[in-house]
Amino acid sequence: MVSIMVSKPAFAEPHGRRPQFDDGHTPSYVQTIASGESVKMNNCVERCPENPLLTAGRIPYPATLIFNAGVARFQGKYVMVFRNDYGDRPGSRKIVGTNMGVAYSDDGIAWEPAPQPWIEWKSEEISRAYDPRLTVIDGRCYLCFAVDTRHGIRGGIAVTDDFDRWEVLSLSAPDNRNMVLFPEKRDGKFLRLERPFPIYGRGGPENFDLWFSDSPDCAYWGNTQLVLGSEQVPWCNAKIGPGAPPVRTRAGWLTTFHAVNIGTNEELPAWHTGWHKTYTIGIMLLDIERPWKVVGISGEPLMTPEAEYELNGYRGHVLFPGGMILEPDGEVKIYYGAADTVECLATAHVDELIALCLNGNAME
Ligand code: BMA
Repeated sequence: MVSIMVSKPAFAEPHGRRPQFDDGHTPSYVQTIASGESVKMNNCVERCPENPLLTAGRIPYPATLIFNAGVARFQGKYVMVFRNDYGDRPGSRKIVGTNMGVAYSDDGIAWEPAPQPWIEWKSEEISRAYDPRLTVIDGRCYLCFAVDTRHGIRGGIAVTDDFDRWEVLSLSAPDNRNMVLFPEKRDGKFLRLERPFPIYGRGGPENFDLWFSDSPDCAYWGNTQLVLGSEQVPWCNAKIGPGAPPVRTRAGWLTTFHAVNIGTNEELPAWHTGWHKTYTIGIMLLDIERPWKVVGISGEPLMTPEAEYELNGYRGHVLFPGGMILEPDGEVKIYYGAADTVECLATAHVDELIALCLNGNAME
């Protein structure tokens, strides 16, 4: 595979940010990026030739943007819950609502959408639920999603056994979203990653970070700990957030995150004006016993928008990871929304992803 060279000016200056870790250690990648040399992208990730895997044209009900899906293996199949922003008629660019739909697959590549949308949550208080992530724990499928309300954005957690009935277990205080659950409990507690929006006291308009908390029952959450500050990700100058639910590996919990860089100059392609944000995918390893501790992190984005379906769409230059599956042969399937328009898949070998996270970037 050809390695991709991305020159530094592709991203805005990281605002003089320097990663600061507890032990004062400066990872080697910081020097590379700060030196202004071109940054060599990793080349261990391969985009699926069938991309985009799921698009609005495949959906048997009104659909315009199919993206930001959660994916899990459940009851012998792959199951996907995707976000659907739909228009006033099929394919229309005038978005009038959001729901979440389900699709099934035998191989994780060819998907069959269910005939009807699954969840559309609307009330006087709630305008929509979206950006689902799926985690199977003890044989039940948990669903995390963002909930837009009149009083702020809340992180919701629900559980289902059949992708028909669903029971809400908790809704966070606003503003919070991008929650993901770990696939195992620790000391009897559910574990989650999340991304609150601290607009006061954090500095900067969108310096949002990635946090951890745990819960005995999936309703009451505590033991809140900072996992990764956005300033520790040198290729972005704004917010980060959890991607797909972590998977257990021999080296730690492997997990993706999204990282946002706000450009100051040219507008990026979009269906609306004023779009300046690039969303890349990062990858890191968290300690198995203390999942709020970063064991290693790739010094470069795992993926940046490059393919046509990632560069152009409702919001171009957006990669938004929401599903990760570790196959028995070591292949890791990474599902991501592209350009807020379609759902895609990339694959890599788990050993290469672990090496990317650990090479020179151990944090302890
Ligand atoms: C984020 C979320 C995502 C979306 C992304 C890019 O803030 O709203 O759903 O994919 O912006 O538009």
